[in-house]
Amino acid sequence: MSKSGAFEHLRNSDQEMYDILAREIGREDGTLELIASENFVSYPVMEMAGGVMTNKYAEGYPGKRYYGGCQHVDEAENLARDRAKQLFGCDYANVQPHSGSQANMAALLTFLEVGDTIMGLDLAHGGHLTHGSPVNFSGRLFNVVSYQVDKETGRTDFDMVAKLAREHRPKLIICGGSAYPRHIEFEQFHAIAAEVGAFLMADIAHPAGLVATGLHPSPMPWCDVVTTTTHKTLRGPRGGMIMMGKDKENPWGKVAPKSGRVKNISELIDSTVMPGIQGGPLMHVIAAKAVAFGEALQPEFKQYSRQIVANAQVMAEEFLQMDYNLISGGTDTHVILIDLTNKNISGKKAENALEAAAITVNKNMVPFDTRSPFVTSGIRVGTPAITTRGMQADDIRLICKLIDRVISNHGDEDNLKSVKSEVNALCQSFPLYREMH
Ligand code: DSN
Repeated sequence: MSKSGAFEHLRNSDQEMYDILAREIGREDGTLELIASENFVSYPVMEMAGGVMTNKYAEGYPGKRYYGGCQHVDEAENLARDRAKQLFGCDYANVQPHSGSQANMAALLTFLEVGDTIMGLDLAHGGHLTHGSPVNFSGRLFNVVSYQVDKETGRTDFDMVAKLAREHRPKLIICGGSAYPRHIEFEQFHAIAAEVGAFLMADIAHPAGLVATGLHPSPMPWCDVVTTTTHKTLRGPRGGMIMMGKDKENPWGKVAPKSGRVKNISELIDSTVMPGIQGGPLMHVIAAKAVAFGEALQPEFKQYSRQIVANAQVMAEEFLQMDYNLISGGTDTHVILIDLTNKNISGKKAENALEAAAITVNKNMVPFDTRSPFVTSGIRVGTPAITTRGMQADDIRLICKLIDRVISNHGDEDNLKSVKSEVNALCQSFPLYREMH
């Protein structure tokens, strides 16, 4: 491993694991990472996530823990919460969810009873697994009514959302998706939720970094609760978070046991996270979230976020010029969803061929897809990770041409090899983690 200096202790104690790590470092360094939900954290974030706070049990919340010795992890969690609130302009943040799924589980179990009706974007139309998929807890615990995107525009079908909401009177509507290239239309969702008396939850896992920097509308004025992951456009460690723009007294009359005071919704969310669905928080990850939020508060992060979107727009134009069919005709964000039907290749074959050429994407269902989720008709492409490496418009154009060379001639091994060597050369010009040398 060339970047081995940082891991000499591991190498001395566990050669087998060291070799696996070395291969992963080589893969990340030498391939083009275009999975829209992935990114590369900064070295300080990685140092914090690999640091001593992994040793600490801290069930509870700052100032109210079930364990001694929590003074410094309390400082770390308070810093993470304060920075999150500043970043997103909100009253409340819970930084303990281990993942986006657990953030969503805690939010749903706070606002709903098992068996209640929810609405979410169909997974096959760009939704998230935890928004009501039948194979997920959300689909098993709740009665799910899924809405879709419009076939022509590829954007949320608000006639359908309104019709389904009036018919099924959901207790909660979820907006946001994992393969939705356009801005999430919080205000339009709010109007429908208000009309039918539903709570509105936004899952901003994908555009969180763009929301934090004002490049995507904020859900805070429109939504009762907002969930996110911290590792996509936000560029933090892998994890989740729950926020509320304005905290409120809970409408279900749940009271604090001793005082009889009506609890705020934030208190109920806190107790749904711990002890409801999690035990000890990952304090090393919470501390790394604080570091990432501190980075996201700097002016450079806004510049970085602008570049993510600019790169995605160059990519969209380039693909359109090469006759690729982009769902919704382009992007407002970091995500591009490509329907490959006119290129006569499935998403699965495209993903595999691109991987052989050192380009990482994921196969993805496209709206109204006739293929299964294991095959799919499309791929999803995103720009956060390559933007972190410093790539800009000319590099993006080259990447699009390389992708097209793979897709157009995916069965030709020599072609894949030749693209791979160009990809490796491009990656070498934008090395990752210089700090490791
Ligand atoms: N699994 C994540 C993604 O790739 O978008 C979130 O759903």
